[in-house]
Amino acid sequence: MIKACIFDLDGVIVDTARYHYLAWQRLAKELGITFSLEDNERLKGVSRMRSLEIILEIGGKTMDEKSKEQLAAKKNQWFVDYVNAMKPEEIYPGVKKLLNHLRTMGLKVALASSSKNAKTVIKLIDIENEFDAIVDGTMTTRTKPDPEVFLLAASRLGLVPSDCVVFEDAEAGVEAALNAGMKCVGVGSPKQLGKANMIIPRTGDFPIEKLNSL
Ligand code: B16
Ligand code: MG
Repeated sequence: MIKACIFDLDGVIVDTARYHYLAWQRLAKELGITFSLEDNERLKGVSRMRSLEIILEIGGKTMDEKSKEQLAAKKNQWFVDYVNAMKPEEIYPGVKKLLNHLRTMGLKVALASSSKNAKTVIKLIDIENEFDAIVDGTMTTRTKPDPEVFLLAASRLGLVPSDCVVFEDAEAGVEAALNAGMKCVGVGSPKQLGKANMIIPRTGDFPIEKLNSL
């Protein structure tokens, strides 16, 4: 019997994945690196520093730690600027309804994001009070596909992994959920999320009646 749903943030609750892409693309352009939408799939769910390293690998560049810190900070400032211009209506359709529905069924709801900006984002879209537990990139040391963020969320809820279902839009996130011993609903394309127990095009489309047969 499933007792909790754990939601990733970027690309699952709100389309901030688009802002991460825009900011990384801007940085890649400055560095003279060609960075495609397909390359961007490798960055989803992955920490800021690891994302930068992937872009540098794509461009065949190496850099010292200090320069990497400066570039990561620059990208983050652009991301924060995009996010601050975001409107609460940018939350994906049906997400608030789904969160409410799950809670009225007696299920726990948690947020588990790799992003250090997660709290800012959920405040901006006015859902900061909708979760029983919140775990973000400021509380973890290992990035997805490591299961740390999801295991921490389950432990904050006082539950074991097999009680939990994760909603994820990233290949690394699906792997992290499965590595945690949890079920996973992939949100997006089967091309990237093929390992998930179920794939849906949008979070709001989740058929709640299937929760216990994933
Ligand atoms: P930040 P999620 C992830 O969030 C994003 O998918 C990923 O693209 C980003 O690099 C990562 O957060 C770190 O974000 O730079 O804001 O700390 O999908 O796990 O909610
Ligand atoms: Mg995501």
